[in-house]
Amino acid sequence: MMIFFIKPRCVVGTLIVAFSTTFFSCKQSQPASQDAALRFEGVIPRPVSATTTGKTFFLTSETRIVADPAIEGSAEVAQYLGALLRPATGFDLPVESASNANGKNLIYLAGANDTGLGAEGYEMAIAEDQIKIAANESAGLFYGIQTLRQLLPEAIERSELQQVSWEVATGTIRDYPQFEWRGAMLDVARHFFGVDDVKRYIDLITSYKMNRLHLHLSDDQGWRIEIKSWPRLATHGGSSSVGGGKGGYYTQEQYTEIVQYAADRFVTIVPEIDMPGHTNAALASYGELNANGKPTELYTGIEVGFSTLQLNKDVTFKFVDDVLRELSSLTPGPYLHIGGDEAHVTKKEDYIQFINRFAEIVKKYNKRMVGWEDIAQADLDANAIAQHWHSNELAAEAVKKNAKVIMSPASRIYIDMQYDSTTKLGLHWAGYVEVDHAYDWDPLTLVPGLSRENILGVEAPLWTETLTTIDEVEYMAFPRLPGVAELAWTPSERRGWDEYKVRLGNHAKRMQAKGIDFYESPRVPWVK
Ligand code: TNX
Repeated sequence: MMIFFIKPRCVVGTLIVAFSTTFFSCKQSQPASQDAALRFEGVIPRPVSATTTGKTFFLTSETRIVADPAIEGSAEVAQYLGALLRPATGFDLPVESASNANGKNLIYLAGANDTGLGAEGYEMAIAEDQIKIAANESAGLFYGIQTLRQLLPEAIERSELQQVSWEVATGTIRDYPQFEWRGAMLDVARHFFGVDDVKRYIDLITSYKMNRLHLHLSDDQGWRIEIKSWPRLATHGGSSSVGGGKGGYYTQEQYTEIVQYAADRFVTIVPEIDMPGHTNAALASYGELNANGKPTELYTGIEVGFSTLQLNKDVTFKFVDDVLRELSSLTPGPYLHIGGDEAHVTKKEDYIQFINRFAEIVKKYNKRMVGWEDIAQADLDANAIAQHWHSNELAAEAVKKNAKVIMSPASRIYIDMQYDSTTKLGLHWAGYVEVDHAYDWDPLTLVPGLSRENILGVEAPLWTETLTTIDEVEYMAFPRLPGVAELAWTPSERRGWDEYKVRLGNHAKRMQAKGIDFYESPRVPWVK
């Protein structure tokens, strides 16, 4: 069988002829195998349109990758594709640059001039002799590649050489996202997750075409980003975590490495410094931030809403300005998240002034302010973004003030919520969230008073009070995260739980190949 895997198109006939009367020459086309056809129908998030023509493209040792130089960044995306496909296939997959792609056995990353595709859409034409992915911008090529990945056998996800015939069913896919904000949030404050863990999470979210990673960088239990003008934030405030573990923080160099790794995968990092509540780690690091001038104790519990900055102290706003200045200079993306949630011990009139002053500082550093929907109590402008998590009233209030909204309803897509009463990790204050419940809702209609033009997109927060390792993070994220990605990418009329659960069931082998330890929900017909 070895030869079969080396040159499938020519050898398959030779092998089959020994057992049957059928014979395929090298030139004859082959109908798509059942598996390849199933993969074509199974892509998550579901493409806007996909039509198979029922034949087969074979990725072989002869396949080349060709990038159209007309598209800025296409060469890097082509290199990314090569690096993705080489480990499991063992093929060379040389990358070339050409403004038209003639010849056989190639994957052509082409420029398009197709306004309907926008900045992130792509059109993929899979013929027997070549695959053409066309896009207006390199982000679209990248998302076409994420689709192609799922059209290949799941063995493509493994990092060692696999003996597999690399078949892709032929056809056409035209695809683009319904929302510009397709996010995941990782709480690195309650427990710290190092650079490699964050890169792993970025790899996982990008494979479902998500494009924002919100990092919750500070909270009562830990401060996770080095601030040079206030060094004790990281060295002292970063030394704790929930349960009393050792904590940790990103140096500015490490944070920059994460930002770059994300940008190379079309992910924008959204850094959050949670204020004026959720600030105990800062209050423990610098006594002058407290009303009595004395530092608090580090905190390792999981209560919320007990800490606050002081509105009437000048040093408070020197601190906020320094932190946001350093953070904005490290962050090329346009957003700064100022938290703003659960400030239960901040007086309401102080809270409003806090948010208004944070907004001025964010603006001064040319960023766009994001905050939890609680910020709707302040004077938002049209540039502000409110993240809906629990209150329809506050989300509607934010919209009345012309702000945009990100949909993160806790009872649906807080993926730290337990799946059911037997789940060992996670919390359940917003209810149990089974896989169907996380999927089966519409971001466009969930909150009265909100409509398409107010909604920037969807984001799945993952709080880590109970999660200490990336494996535990993955168990809570999977399989709910691919469903959230589909809510963010695929238009409502192309989605439905009964259809999705079949695709998700068929996706099990791919999650396994990626090394994901996922929750085997009894509501999904798993095929393993
Ligand atoms: C609520 S959501 C919080 C977080 C907790 C989370 C746990 C929000 C804006 N605040 O502080 O970690 O619940 O699920």
